[in-house]
Amino acid sequence: MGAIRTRIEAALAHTLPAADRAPTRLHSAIRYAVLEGGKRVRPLLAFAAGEVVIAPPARLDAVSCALEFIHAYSLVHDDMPCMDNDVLRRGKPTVHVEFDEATALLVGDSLQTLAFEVLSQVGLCENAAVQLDMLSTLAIASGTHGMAGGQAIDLAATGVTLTFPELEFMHIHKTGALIRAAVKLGALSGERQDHAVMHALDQYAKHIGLAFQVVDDCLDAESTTATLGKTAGKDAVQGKSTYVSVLGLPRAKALAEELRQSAHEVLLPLGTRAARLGALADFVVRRQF
Ligand code: GRG
Repeated sequence: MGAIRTRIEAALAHTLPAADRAPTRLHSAIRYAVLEGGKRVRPLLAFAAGEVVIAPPARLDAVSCALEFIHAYSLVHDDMPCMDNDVLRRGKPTVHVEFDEATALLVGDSLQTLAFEVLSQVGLCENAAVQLDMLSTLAIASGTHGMAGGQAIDLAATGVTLTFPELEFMHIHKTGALIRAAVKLGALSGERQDHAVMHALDQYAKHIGLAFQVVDDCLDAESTTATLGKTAGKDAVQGKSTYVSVLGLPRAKALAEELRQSAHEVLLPLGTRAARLGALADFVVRRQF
């Protein structure tokens, strides 16, 4: 996936405002938030789903930028003192530490609107109805019915012991919704949408969306700050319910593996064109950072 990653990095760097364009401090901070590291899992998922439906790469570039801008904004805001209050992200000082709080807030605001600007550009899709579907998919996944709603549940749950269904409900929104949107946007980037294919891809996305969070919780519990590039062991310190606190580490790992296998199973009818999605399911579950 190296070539696709290189392509994604180039699209991100090209689409973001130049650092020497006014307001320069905000634009430098925006570029710092997006371009300094990151696995690019959501763009890679969009490209891999796009491969199943033979989507044009230029359309996937725009979709990737939109997804990564929303993701980067969520990390910048999540790290702020009013939320998770963290100083380290992707091995570097968080945006409010490197710049300041007001700038971090504006970085998130700007990235969020830039995501929709990129996705609403004239001519991105031949079919305007499909483009509207893309826009509403990203809006719903990012907002109160998705990531932001999940974050609200997470903040309210600090110090509270959640049951397994409550934990799952939170993560389906907080982490899962944007991952599911990434796969759907890739699938919508094809010229035609086949219902059975869309359904299989959505099932796949649900499995890896949850797997992503289960693995994130396991890594937080057993990895180091140096490996993760963000503060390790934070969930326990903050009294957060996680898959590890609710299930224990061995069962959490077994659940991640079950979800990986389920993701592979739903891809079977899609044949070799879904190979990259399979590889991404493996990466999501077996990653070390
Ligand atoms: C502030 C509206 C708002 C939402 C924040 C996503 C999120 C909601 C908070 C991030 C906190 C967190 C650690 C969530 C767990 C899963 C997750 C999204 C991890 C970070 O994503 P990666 O691993 O990050 O894809 P990189 O740095 O690789 O891009």
